[in-house]
Amino acid sequence: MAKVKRRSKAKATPKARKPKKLVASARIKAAAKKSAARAAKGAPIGKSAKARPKKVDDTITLHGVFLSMPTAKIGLMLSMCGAKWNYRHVALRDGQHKTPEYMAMNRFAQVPVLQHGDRCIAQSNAILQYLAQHFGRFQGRSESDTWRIAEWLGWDFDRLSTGVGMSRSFMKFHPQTPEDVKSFMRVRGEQALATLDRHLGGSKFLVGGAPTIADIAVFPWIATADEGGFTVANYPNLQAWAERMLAVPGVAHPYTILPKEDRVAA
Ligand SMILES: N[C@@H](CCC(=O)N[C@@H](CS)C(=O)NCC(=O)O)C(=O)O
Repeated sequence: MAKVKRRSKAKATPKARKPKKLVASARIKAAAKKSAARAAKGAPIGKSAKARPKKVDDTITLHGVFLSMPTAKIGLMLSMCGAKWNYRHVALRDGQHKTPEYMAMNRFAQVPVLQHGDRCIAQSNAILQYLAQHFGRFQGRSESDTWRIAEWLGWDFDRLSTGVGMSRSFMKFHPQTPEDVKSFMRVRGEQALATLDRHLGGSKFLVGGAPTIADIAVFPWIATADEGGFTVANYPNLQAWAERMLAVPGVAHPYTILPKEDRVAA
């Protein structure tokens, strides 16, 4: 086989490049001058005042009452997280929690409320979830833990706070005859309906313009409130919301949505 002679490529002799003269542009020169002037004043070189990262307000303030166990839960969490936090006493007796300033932080007119920078979170168990996420602490170790925790938080609001917490509240702070207790609960119910009505005056659904699980959680109570002696029609925004809910596909009165006997659908 004939040897194929490789044509050797003539090596291009690189032209000796003239080193480019680094001419500083007028802009660079001006910036360097400014930077030098700032450095002379003690400012860090290369960082204009504008480029400095904006300081985020990370201040945590707990608004509450020391006798309130929902407030205590948050104090406990902050303490266990080793957080730095401010505390503001809310004068419930003077109705401070019902003032527009306070209600702008907590629409439910209750303690506690957690202020973190310009964000406000109410409802102790929601605050715990918020802080757990913020500090990355006490959240459990797996997704299944997350749901177990959610179960306990729900159960706490349902049974522990109403059973043990309310009993403490009746014994320690309120009159205790059965009639007193009944009327206490009724006032609470009316207040809850009024809270919903006020909120729904400015919002189509509880959170934003579309139904969420917040609406799903609330709807069955409202749909059956008449059986507890409450008149939803007295709360026009709530009434309008209930009608809006009924127009959402899949929504129906609790008694018609739940079968009365076993059903196997799949
Ligand atoms: N579910 C709420 C309960 C909060 C609550 O009941 N706070 C009471 C003090 S312990 C309160 O603010 N009471 C005044 C009122 O309801 O007018 C939470 O856990 O944050």
